[in-house]
Amino acid sequence: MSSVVTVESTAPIGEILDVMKRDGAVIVANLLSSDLVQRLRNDLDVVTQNMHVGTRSGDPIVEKFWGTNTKRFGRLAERSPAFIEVLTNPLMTAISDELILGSAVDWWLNSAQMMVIGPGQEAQVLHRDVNNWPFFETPASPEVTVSWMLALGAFTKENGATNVVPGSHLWKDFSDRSCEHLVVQAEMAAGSGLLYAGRALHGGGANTSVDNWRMGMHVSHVVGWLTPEEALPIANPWELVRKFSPEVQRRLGWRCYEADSVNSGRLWTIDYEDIVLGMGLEENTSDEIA
Ligand SMILES: O=C(O)CCC(=O)C(=O)O
Ligand SMILES: [Fe+2]
Repeated sequence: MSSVVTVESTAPIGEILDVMKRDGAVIVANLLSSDLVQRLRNDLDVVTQNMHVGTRSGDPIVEKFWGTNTKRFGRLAERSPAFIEVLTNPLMTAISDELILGSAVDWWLNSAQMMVIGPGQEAQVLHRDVNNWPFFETPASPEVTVSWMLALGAFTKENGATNVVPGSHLWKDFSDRSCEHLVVQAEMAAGSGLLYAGRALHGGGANTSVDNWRMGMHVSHVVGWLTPEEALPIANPWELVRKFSPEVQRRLGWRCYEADSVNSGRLWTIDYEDIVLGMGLEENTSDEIA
């Protein structure tokens, strides 16, 4: 296979899911309108420009994974009002419903992070995003997380389009990393998105360009009973989140994980109530709902 298979966002969802299930990755073309991409860029370009490269943690492992000439930042709901349209994108929502809901009654945002790879950045180590929760990094695990890499500018071989190993989500041996020859790059136009399984091997590509920063927005979802990468309700204050629907509030960590009658367990509560009730915020919700 020389590239990741591309399917139009207007195709039946089953077509996208078939490729995803077979290859562990699929590019969905024209997922975001050019108008939305433009509004995201209007908000996020200036943040990107002012952002430092690399981590400030001093931890060599984080430094390597992050990339020494890569800019990363989250808090996207706060930094761009347009991000809510990504968070509520109907296709992205339907795909996560299909892939994750077998293992949980809901999913929430795991991470929404700009990943902006700069010139000279080496390729990132190939990894599986489900390694955040290593217990599920096995061939037999259910799908607990799915990721998107959204192109807010063109992704090319030169500027570090994501490396992917198609089919690696189904390998019998997840310790096998001798797969450089199987890597393909997710080249795509602005507005397209690479969807990949939590168990698919991938990593940021090398940026060999002179001055072309790769504008990627990573958005991932995880089952509602696992701890997300981003501390969502701390990153997204109530003043921002109160005007959204309860479903969106849940995605941003401001509602509890509501058990159903089959799967018991109520998580992420306050006084064992839903957060909004427990915190006395009901009066404080707004009618202008996203
Ligand atoms: O930058 C990319 O294309 C991928 C980054 C990635 O996979 C990660 O940081 O988990
Ligand atoms: Fe990753």
